[in-house]
Amino acid sequence: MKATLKNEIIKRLVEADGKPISGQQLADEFGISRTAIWKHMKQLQEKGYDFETVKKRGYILTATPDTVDDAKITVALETEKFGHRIIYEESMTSTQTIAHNQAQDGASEGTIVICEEQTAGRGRMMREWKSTKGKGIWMSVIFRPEIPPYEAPQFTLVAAVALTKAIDDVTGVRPEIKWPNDLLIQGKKCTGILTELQADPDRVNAIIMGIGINVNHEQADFDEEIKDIATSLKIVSGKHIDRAALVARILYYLEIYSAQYVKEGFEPIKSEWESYSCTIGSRIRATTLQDVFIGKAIGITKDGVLELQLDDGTIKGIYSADITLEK
Ligand code: BT5
Repeated sequence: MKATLKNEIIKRLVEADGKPISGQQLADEFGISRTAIWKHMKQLQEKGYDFETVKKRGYILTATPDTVDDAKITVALETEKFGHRIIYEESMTSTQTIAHNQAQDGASEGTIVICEEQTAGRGRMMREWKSTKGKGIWMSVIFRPEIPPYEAPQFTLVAAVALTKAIDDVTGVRPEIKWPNDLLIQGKKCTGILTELQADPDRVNAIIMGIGINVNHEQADFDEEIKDIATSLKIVSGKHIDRAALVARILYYLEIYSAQYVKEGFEPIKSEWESYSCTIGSRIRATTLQDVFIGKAIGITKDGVLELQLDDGTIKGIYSADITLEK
């Protein structure tokens, strides 16, 4: 079945808001036979959608599956272009790998790759990212910003603001941003961001942004290695979250903030970033590829560089590091 047609049928039934729509009406609208509509409905049922059939009057949507499939996201979308192309499979190695291939093949800005489970999810520097089936948001978003490659790390900060706002809107819980790429709740990681590039020396061709969010995990869903450092939105909010609705809200803010960033730079977003940050004002240890620096995080520059005041009073700009809080 063509994914877009399936999405359109679901969208139509959601918009009908409980009123039945007949098979004939759907067939006329989509230009296919009633038998073809019936086949689509059967296939949708196999995917976890359910319908009541009201005699002679048609179908009413009565249940949707707990998935992040393209139909569920499409119904919730409020964007101009982000999420209008969705590549969805139940299981993928890593959404990043697939999104890189798509970007190379010319996928447009706002294309997303999303799945229920990753078998080889990854973090920065090829660390493992645990992606429990059906519990989280494991997604990559393709951007095509007209920026020089050295500005790309700022995209991580912009995304962190967008994600914080989306999570707050949908769950009522507001995470804190740990520079550069983590969102924490009560000191535990609920979200990681992975910003990767396809670039020429002076020009970005694509940013492939990986977003991993622990959404409906129970404590027991976390493996031994991360059970003490990870949390989920369900654990902290006490509520089961509609992941597709959260994806749609994330795309809404990513579209707005990335456009603002490309037009005006990071500076107008900086104060919002700072208000969500748990890094600024703390004494931290920053481990870069070459060195370890300890000091007080006093701010970020208008370019998103972390400023660390070392114990001898000098100020060190940190471009990329892993940070931990120091006592
Ligand atoms: C990150 O790396 O935090 C970026 C994670 C990006 C994941 C997304 S999912 C969709 C897309 N496709 C991918 O393959 N990746 C992206 P980093 O800062 O390096 O943190 C990695 C560390 O976080 C690991 O070494 C673990 O300690 C910890 N970790 C692993 N899985 C976790 C989880 N589910 N929740 C919390 N922490 C986790």
